[in-house]
Amino acid sequence: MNHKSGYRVNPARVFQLNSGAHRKGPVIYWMSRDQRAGDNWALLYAAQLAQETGSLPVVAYALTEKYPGANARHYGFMLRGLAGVEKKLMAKGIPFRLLTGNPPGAVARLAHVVSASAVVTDFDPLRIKKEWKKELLRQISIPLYEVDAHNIVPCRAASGKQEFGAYTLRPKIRKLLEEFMDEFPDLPLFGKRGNDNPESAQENYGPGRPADGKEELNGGSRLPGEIFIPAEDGRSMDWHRIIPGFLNKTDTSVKEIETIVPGEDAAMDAFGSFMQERLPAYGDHRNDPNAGAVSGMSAYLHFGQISAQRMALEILKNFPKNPSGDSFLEELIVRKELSDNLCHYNDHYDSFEGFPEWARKTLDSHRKDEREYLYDREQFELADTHDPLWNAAQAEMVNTGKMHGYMRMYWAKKILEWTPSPEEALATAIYLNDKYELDGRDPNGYTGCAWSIGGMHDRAWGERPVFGKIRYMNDRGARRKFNTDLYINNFQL
Ligand code: FAD
Ligand code: FO1
Repeated sequence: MNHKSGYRVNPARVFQLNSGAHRKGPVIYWMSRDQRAGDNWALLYAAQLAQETGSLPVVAYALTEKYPGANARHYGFMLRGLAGVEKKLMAKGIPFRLLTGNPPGAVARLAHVVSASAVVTDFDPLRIKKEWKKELLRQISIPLYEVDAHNIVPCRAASGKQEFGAYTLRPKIRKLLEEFMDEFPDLPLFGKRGNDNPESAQENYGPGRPADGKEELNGGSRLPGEIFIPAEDGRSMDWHRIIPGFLNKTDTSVKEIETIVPGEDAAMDAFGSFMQERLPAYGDHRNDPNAGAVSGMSAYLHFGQISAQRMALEILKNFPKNPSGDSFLEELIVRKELSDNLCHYNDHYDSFEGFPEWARKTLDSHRKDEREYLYDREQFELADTHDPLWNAAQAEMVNTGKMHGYMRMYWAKKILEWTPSPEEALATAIYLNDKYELDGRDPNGYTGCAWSIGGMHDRAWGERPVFGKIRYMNDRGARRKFNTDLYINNFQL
């Protein structure tokens, strides 16, 4: 190993999930939510631990074809991004392992095979990820550290409870922002020459290499239940074969999106273009779906191909005290981190039971109201409603993988209006959102649906049929804000 780089990840970002004792050996970073080599506090922490014990970090991604709601559109974007991650890690002399099978089982197995000293993983408030971590804890006795590499102010540090809304979380975040908005150190180089040395990844197993010389990781033999897809002798994996092979096992009826280029480098390029060309219009025009004033960064953020903290640092550097910059930071930090707060502290973030009490009460008292239109899930999916504006929004999402933020609110509220019950409305909105949005399956999505249908983080408004006191939206309001005919013309299924 090269040099000690001397950085120290803020311990308030780190949460140890068990009481396992640290020993010598490779440190596994179980990458999941934060799929990038740069600006990643979880990876930096794994590298820091490895340096402290004179060992190596090993990055593992546990790929499951059963991720809820995911299909070829999402896996294609994710895997193409991961191919770039492997390349960047190789340049740092850090091995990358793609594991398949049941994720916690596969990670436990890897930990055993390389005699790992610890596992570091990234923070994620979603239920499935919490379950995976619990399952891993049952299978390992080494320490498992969770590092919040997604939020600027770590979710647990920002607040210890579910917040009522942006107005209660905002001051808590502001107080801590300076402490956590630090510059990222460079990821240290492991091995003498990084990827100049084709053998480096293998050599570097050094201390962690199992005494019995098991070759699963580099030799590619199959293990019962889990298959390791190995990099051979320090060379890159054959992604051209792996990606189509994997995609064929998924639902390919939802097509990949070619207009959003996946990966860390593409994410930084996209963000650079946004700052140069569109950020100045963000403050005034972000609610106009025709204006092209929004960043389009949500898919990159969802898959962790870019760090929100890097984006915020760039905005502060390039647009200090700028109203558009401030308005963008409000969405990127307060709104986004509020979503993590909800999902982390409310187990029912994706169901009617999770709505605030006043919202459940008002929706309950309007259950029997007559609905002027009623559609089932298939009619919604086929954009087959009486409302051309709604149909255009659905078409935008299906065709482009991304519906504009203003239309997402309108779209979800109309599903509530035209569905027999709020439970069914929420389930339909989540189903469609997760199936077609590239950024779906995200805390922001569950929170956005709960805001639109269940008054989450909102207040009570004037009472009306079906909605009760939940905020209402209609096409007249949309027409006042932007040219709805132009939008309707742009998107059709
Ligand atoms: P920009 O306006 O450029 O904002 C920059 C970033 O700030 C976004 O990428 C996002 O990370 C964050 N952000 C912006 N608006 C919000 C918001 N209202 N809440 C939380 N964070 C926000 N967002 C998702 O990432 N995934 C989803 O699945 C998702 N589903 C939604 C469903 C509904 C019904 C609603 C009302 C909102 C949903 N949102 C979702 C939130 C928001 O609409 C999107 O984040 C935004 O439209 C993404 O486009 P952008 O990157 O161009 O946003
Ligand atoms: N996380 C994983 O660790 N393994 C996966 O195979 C995986 C698939 C996947 C597919 C679509 C998608 O939107 C997310 C997926 N994730 C996967 C999780 C993702 O990294 C995020 O952590 C959460 O969806 C958002 O917090």
